[in-house]
Amino acid sequence: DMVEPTRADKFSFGLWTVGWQARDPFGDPTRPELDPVESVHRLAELGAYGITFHDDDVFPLGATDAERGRRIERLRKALAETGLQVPMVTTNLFTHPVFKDGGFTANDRAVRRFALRKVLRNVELAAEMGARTYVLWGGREGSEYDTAKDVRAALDRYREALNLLTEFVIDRGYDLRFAIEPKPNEPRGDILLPTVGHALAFISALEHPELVGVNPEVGHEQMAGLNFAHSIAQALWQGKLFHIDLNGQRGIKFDQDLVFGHGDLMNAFALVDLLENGGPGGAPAYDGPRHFDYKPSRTEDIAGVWQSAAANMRTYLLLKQRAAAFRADPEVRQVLSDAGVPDLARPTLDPGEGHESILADPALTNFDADAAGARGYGFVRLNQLALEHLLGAR
Ligand code: GLO
Ligand code: NI
Ligand code: NI
Ligand code: NI
Repeated sequence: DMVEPTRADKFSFGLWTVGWQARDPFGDPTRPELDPVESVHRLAELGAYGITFHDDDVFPLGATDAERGRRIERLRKALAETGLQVPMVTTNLFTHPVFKDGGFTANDRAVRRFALRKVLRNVELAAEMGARTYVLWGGREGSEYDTAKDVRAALDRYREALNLLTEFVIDRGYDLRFAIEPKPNEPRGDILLPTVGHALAFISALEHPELVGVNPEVGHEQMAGLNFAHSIAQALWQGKLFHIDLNGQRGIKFDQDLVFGHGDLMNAFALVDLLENGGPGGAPAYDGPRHFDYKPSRTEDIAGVWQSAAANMRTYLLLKQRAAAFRADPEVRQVLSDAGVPDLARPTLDPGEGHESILADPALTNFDADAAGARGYGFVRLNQLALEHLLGAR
């Protein structure tokens, strides 16, 4: 069965996803606490290959070293029993009131130093657990009021933190890279590094840009009205797709964290086609975890939690199957070629050409712009074929 998840599919889940008790700004939790050990076992049975966590998902902030060690050992035992991996680890720099004005970029210097230590200690743990990616989601790095945050100073402090972290993994010899997770807002009114593009530009200003990439989340780009598949394509193009957070979002509203595919399904199809088949250009370039960062809706009980976890993987595999059928369809190939999609791979200049030859080319002097402007590309026909494959109608 092609839609039965296996470990080779590399599906992973944050412990905080299935473990979310559904407390929201207007309501109390609707579900009991989940033991991370149980989550590891259930996710393993469902076909996941890995789990990820924040420090606070495993041991509470302020835990003694003994308590911390005991909780980590319980998790390790569950991992050993199930064979699940920990491909990514991250830090909670957002729940405790101390981080209400940020971690790395809080106005309070003592808070910034406390945040740095919290991350450094958890990077040590990540390396011990064999994680290859360390995610940095700066949910509290931002402001509500433009008068309250010196954004340029905040970016200086953000860079200072990243430079310290990359120096740390180099000094320790850890095989670990960092991935910044952009988000435009929520919980802050405005969050720094709000989109993939902002994060990529920021990374180019770091001391060790080669150790820093992005962890884009479907819903986060869509909250900014952006095309997630385009953001992923640019991250791949820049060699910066270190990790990914898959989920669903319906338009520009609060962060819904729906099951993957339960938002913009056509864009999810394009995304899976890009990750699995390389999209219109071929050559897939991502072989990392297919990580789900979703929330089982508040209406669901514990049975609904596991159904929703399974739904993420099943939807991904269905889209993978549909994308393969789309790429294999001879009619699609013909329509792609009529639409000129493969022609974009050809360089615009011939070898050895430069601006002089473009300026002097007589074919361009006599170029019939009206005739070229009259061409029909047939993109709608192409998109309808994609939709029909997506619906299983072909
Ligand atoms: C919240 C983020 C959050 C991060 C997680 C990993 O909107 O998506 O869940 O992914 O903290 O750093
Ligand atoms: Ni999110
Ligand atoms: Ni989200
Ligand atoms: Ni996320």
